[in-house]
Amino acid sequence: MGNQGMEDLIPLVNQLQDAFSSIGQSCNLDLPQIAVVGGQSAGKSSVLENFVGRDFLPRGSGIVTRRPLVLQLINCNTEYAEFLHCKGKKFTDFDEVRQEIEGETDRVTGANKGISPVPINLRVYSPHVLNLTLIDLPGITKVPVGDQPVDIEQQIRDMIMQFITRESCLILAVTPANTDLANSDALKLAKDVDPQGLRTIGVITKLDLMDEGTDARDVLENKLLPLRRGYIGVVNRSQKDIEGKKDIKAALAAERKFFLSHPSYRHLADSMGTPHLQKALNQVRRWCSSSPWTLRSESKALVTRWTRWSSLEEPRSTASSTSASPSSWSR
Ligand SMILES: Nc1nc2c(ncn2[C@@H]2O[C@H](COP(=O)(O)OP(=O)(O)O)[C@@H](O)[C@H]2O)c(=O)[nH]1
Ligand SMILES: [Mg+2]
Repeated sequence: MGNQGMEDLIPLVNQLQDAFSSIGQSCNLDLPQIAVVGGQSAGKSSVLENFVGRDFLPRGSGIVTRRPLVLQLINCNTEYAEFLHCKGKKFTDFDEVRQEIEGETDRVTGANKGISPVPINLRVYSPHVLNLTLIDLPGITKVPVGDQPVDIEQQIRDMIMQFITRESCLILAVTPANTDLANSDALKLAKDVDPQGLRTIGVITKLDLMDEGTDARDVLENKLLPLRRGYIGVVNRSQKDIEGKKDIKAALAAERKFFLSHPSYRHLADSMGTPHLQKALNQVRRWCSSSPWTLRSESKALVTRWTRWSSLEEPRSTASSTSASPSSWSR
């Protein structure tokens, strides 16, 4: 059930955010946001892109995401995208959106793998999305390449912290299945800011790339390194799929088939995959629309914090949850 008052507030908040951004200030509104964190090439951008159902984010090996991308999804009858840095220009071709993200990244950071904490603000209007803000972030790297500063790891860490320390930020901690969970940058960062795991969801990518004879069953059953809200496994498109222009619909069907046919994951199939992750995020939407948003302004002490959404819903203790109602994210 939506809350009309809340829906009405969104355009106002968007205007406020734009006004602050245009004078180079951050607006300091504690609105619900979802940030993806994890190591480089963990699959963060791939996970986000699946939520929008469109190919528009630069993805690939090496450092691809080099500035934070603040992506506001706005439910609306028509589908188009708009950047804050070229306001008024409507993008209907999502390949052009990707080119613009790449061009705008290079404009500020140079083309030689440099990074910048200055976010790119993008709005996607679509009938298929919920009003949510997603944040795509550079992955943690340890060794500087190209024009990167010597303290690249610290700089990226600070960049991520700037978003995930906010209590209104839901953290998608993305770890690829073909690495050891104990070494997960994502889980380490999430634990630092959310030690109780109230606002962290573990996301395990690349389940299709595990060595033969190994599986992530213990992780996905939430037994190995338990998280309050558990882990959701996903299978995103491989680089070959991207180059072959495999569409998202076909990728989702292949993902479903993967979980249903895999002997180690079959029993978990209904609580795995991108659609299930979308449903889990839909819970955030419910928290958002059932809790009073309060806007925080440093200057006028306008309002206090919005009620902690995390306390409104019982956290999930195991991976075997029942199916929720159909998500309006799904198409
Ligand atoms: N096979 C496979 N490849 C994946 C998966 N997730 C991501 N990739 C590939 O891994 C690379 C990095 O993905 P990207 O989303 O850019 O990672 P990011 O650096 O964390 O944003 C791309 O080539 C993706 O195609 C997955 O679940 N399975
Ligand atoms: Mg990325």
